[in-house]
Amino acid sequence: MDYQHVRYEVADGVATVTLHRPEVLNSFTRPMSAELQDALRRAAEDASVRAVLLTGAGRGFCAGQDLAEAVPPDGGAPPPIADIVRQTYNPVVRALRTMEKPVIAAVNGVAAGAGANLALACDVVLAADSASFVQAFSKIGLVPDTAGTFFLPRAVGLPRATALMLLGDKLSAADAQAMGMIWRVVPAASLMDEARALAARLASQPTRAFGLTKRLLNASLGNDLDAQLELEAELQAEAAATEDFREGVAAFLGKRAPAFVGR
Ligand code: T3D
Repeated sequence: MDYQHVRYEVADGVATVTLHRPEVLNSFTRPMSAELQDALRRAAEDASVRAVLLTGAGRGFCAGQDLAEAVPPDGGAPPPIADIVRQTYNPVVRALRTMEKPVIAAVNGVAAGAGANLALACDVVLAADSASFVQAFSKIGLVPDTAGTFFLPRAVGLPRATALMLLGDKLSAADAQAMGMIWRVVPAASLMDEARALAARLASQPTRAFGLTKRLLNASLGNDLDAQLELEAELQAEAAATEDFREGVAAFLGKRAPAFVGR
């Protein structure tokens, strides 16, 4: 698939996916989502890719649904919104959560509506100090989607998630970090260097164990303790069968740095 609305580059084990509709703050259209879904599929299937970096072009990360697509300005019939949500957002969230590799969001500017929740579905979120997060849905009479009602209360607690979603106020990156919504805020000028360094670091680590860790964390959101303990036992057996486990132990005992291969 040729991409017009995203950029996809692979270098040194890291796939960088850049949302690329900067004139409208990378807001989502169905074609952009289709390209993003394809890019995430490529990254998942490419064994040479061991970490994914998601960011936005220009001054925004992603402003959520392109409202001109949702409500055509020419008065034409809008597409059914449930279909937009099912086809544009839900598959992206599933792709991010089932990707058995770390996904880093580098939030370079405003992340609004589905764009804010897209970031929250990633594994590690770095944000520029100039970035902000807005649960913009209530401002236009919609409910939060893109799994925001799933991840945000779990990240910051129900009271804060409720207030953020009802008020729709812009949250600074610093406040988002203080609330535990994101991993770290960094100076805007160094965001991409820091994000690339983090992605490179994660790409050099035991990828299979990371994938299994994601599977465990996903399951923990719905499992009871007994089910989770059993799943840990099962997936630990899978991790222990990897080359990287043998290498990690050999390196420790040999008092040297491990050279993980991601298998
Ligand atoms: O189908 C469905 O609707 C269901 C799915 C829903 C999922 C959702 O995401 S609903 C929420 C949709 N998003 C929003 O409501 C956010 C709308 N945007 C804003 O509130 C503001 O743009 C921001 C707070 C994000 C940023 O404000 P600011 O002042 O930094 O930038 P701006 O001037 O408003 O925007 C710059 C340009 O991007 C501007 O175009 P122009 O005037 O330069 O030609 C603006 O119209 C455009 N833009 C920004 N957001 C969107 C957009 N165009 C289309 N859709 C957008 N979401």
